[in-house]
This record gives sequence, C-alpha cells and structure tokens, in this order.
Amino acid sequence: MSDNFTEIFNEISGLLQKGKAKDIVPLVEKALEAGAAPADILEKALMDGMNIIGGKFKRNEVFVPEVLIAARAMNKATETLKPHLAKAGINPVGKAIICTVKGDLHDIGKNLVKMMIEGKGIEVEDLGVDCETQTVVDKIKESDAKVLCLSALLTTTMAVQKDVINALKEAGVRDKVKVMVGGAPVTQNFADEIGADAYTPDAATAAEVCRAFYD
Ligand code: B1M
Repeated sequence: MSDNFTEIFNEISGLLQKGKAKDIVPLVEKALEAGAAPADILEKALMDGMNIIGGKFKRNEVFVPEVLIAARAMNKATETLKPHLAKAGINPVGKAIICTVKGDLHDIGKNLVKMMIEGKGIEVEDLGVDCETQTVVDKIKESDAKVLCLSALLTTTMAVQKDVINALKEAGVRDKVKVMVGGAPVTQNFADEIGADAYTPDAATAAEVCRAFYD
C-alpha cells in the first residue's frame, strides 16, 4: 500500500531536508487526500527526512542553521498531521504532563510523543523545553495527571531525568505519577537505574505504554 506513496514520501522527505516549511504543508495535505496513512507520512516521509539530516549533522555535512530550518519544517508538517493522528481519541481518559528536561532544547521528539499520546485519548499538558526541575515538581503537586513524560536528547541532559525523579521523591509526590522517560540516548538500563516506571524507544510505543497506565 505505502509503495503507492513512495514518490510523494520521498518528495516530502526532500522538502524537509531543505527546510521548505511553506511547501511541505500542501504536499502533506496532498498525501492525506490521496489516502496515505498519517502514521506512514510521519515515519516514512518526515522522520526519514529528519534522520537523513541527523546523519549529515553528525558527519559535519550540514550545521545548526540547516538543522533548525529542517526542524521548523518538521514542526509545520506535524501540526498538519496532528488532527489526523489524534482522530482515534474522543473524550480524554485522563491527563499527562510532558516536557524536555532542563538544559535541553530538542522538542521534535517530545512533540511527536505528545501528539501520539493525545491520539490515545489522553489530555497532555506540555511544559515545553529546557524545563526547570522545580517547575515539573510544582506541576505534579497541583495537577491530577497520572503520567509524567520526560524527554532528553543529549547525553548530558539525560541525567536530569534522574534529578527530576529524585526531586519528586524529596517533595513526597513520587507515588502520585508514573514517570516515563525517553529520547535518543536513553536506554532501558538507564531507566531502570534511575527508577523510572517506563522507557520506550519511540513515540508510538510511548503512547501505547502511556495509555496502559489509564486502562
Ligand atoms: Co541537536 N544534537 N544539538 N539540535 N540534534 C542531536 C541530539 C545529536 C545526536 C546530533 C549529533 O551529534 N549526531 C547531538 C547529541 C549528542 C549527544 O549528546 N550524545 C546533538 C547536539 C550535540 C546538539 C548541540 C549541543 C549542538 C551544538 O550546539 N553544538 C545543541 C544542544 C542544544 C540544547 O539542547 N541545549 C543542539 C541543537 C540542536 C538544534 C537546536 C539545532 C536542533 C533542535 C531543534 C528542535 O528540536 N526544535 C537539533 C536537532 C534537530 C538534532 C538532531 C539532528 C535531530 C533530533 C530530532 O529532532 N530527531 C539530532 C541527531 C539525531 O537524533 N539524529 C541532534 C527527530 C525526532 C523525531 O527524534 O528526538 O530522537 P527524537 O525522538 C524520538 C525518540 O527519541 C523518542 O520518540 C521520538 C519519535 O519516535 N522519544 C521519546 C523522544 N522523547 C521521548 C520521550 C518518551 C519516549 C520516547 O517518553 C517520555
């Protein structure tokens, strides 16, 4: 089925790599109208493009400005996809909180995790990027959210996930929430080590595991 869409997916991936935020939205809409599955557009077109840019960034073939404009195009395109991915969820079954931890500005993965969780019928409050540990603790104290999702993309900031868990313990609210961790450098071993309730490698699995906490 997705083979029918290979050409348009490649085109979308190419536009993302060039950071063509304006051009990418109509093409995503065109793919949707042609019957492409929103999850396939996400994975086979957008994430494909982002992975290619990521590889080039790693090899010093492109630099921060190119990555930033690609990221902007990715965010525009995922905004277009959002209602289609969220269709499955009707009335929220509960609430979750998400953020990228202090010191970390990467938000594309977090936004995808948020979107996929929303697609499972869970209301998600987004505390944004570079989020102070104390802000997270205060939010957990006042909120009835059942799940806290922490994203970290840097080897230096994954340790902040541990700080958040420790701060929740110190504030006496650790048992109020299930803590889910993720992000490229995070592993199951690390999650176990810091006492997180769940680790998932990608947004789709994160949404499934998160939903299971409400069932
Ligand atoms: Co950054 N950066 N970056 N960067 N950047 C990485 C992460 C890096 C691996 C690139 C590289 O060297 N190959 C590297 C980290 C190295 C390391 O620590 N080991 C790196 C670096 C070094 C840096 C800077 C230090 C660069 C510099 O300034 N010299 C700097 C740090 C800034 C900061 O945060 N303080 C920096 C800056 C940036 C930009 C601002 C230019 C931009 C971010 C723009 C934005 O997010 N709005 C950027 C980008 C885009 C990247 C890469 C290229 C792509 C990240 C991305 O969005 N991927 C990245 C290289 C790469 O990953 N290939 C890189 C797509 C996204 C869908 O995937 O975020 O992994 P990801 O999310 C996945 C999973 O990880 C998972 O689900 C998502 C979807 O399936 N997931 C979760 C994420 N959170 C989860 C939470 C969960 C569960 C799953 O549960 C709660």
